[in-house]
Amino acid sequence: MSEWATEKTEDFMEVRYRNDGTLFSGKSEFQKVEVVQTRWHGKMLLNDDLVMLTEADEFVYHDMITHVPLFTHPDPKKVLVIGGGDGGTAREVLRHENVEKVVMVEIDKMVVDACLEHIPVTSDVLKGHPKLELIIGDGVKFVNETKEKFDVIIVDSTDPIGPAQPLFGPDFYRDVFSCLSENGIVVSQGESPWYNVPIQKSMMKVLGDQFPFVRMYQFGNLTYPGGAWCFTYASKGLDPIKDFDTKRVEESNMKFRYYTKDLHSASFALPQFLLDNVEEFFRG
Ligand code: AG3
Repeated sequence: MSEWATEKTEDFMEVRYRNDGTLFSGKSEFQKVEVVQTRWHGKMLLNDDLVMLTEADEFVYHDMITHVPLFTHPDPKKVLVIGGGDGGTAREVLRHENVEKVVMVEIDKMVVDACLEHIPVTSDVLKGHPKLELIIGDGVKFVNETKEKFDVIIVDSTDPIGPAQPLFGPDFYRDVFSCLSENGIVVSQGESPWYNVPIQKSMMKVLGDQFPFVRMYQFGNLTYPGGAWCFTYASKGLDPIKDFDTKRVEESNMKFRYYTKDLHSASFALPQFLLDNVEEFFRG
């Protein structure tokens, strides 16, 4: 890749970023993996030519995928991260004092190694942390086989092409449901409300068939196509607004660059066009 790092959305759009140098380029058994030095957005990780993160805005995604479920749950002790090979989600989860153990299952070692070498801001935590168990393996298989229970499961996946495809299906979520503890919550990368409507509907349906409580929340991203992006939220009952105790945020003394206690609840307020697409799948 040279001069420009480009993400194409099907055949109707391309977004390009000035590439001042390709730092890593490889093809794993699962996908193409690249790290480029962009001119303005810092280092950028691309899998199969799709932007996974940039140093400029990774905090937005990692704050919102992590702190919403971890502050909704009253006492999250065990957390499972599926995917998230750059380490950003694990980094944020491990900032929570209640958390005693994080298991992270990433399928592609090449993503972990490329990030360890070039994107320390997210990956440093993967060098080793007493509470973190990093497994290079298949998350689908892991949730099918494990006997462990988790309070929060975070699915930090790529788009549903390549290795991530099964992470959007019903079999996976049936297993996720059974590895969640009594009060468990699962939050998943939920795609664009503009360009991925069929995927959003299908994810919400899959979740609604399995979980008694299902919602979607939105955040303003910088480097995913179209800006607006979503996470799905499903739980065995915990409501991210009614069961959210803002004191937990205040008392944590944690500092954030994106997440706030007001944004936590506000991110569940969706525009009408998005409600029209997914509200029928809400549960609880
Ligand atoms: N996970 C990927 C989000 C989806 C991006 N999609 C796209 N660019 N078309 C991000 C990994 C961050 N830990």
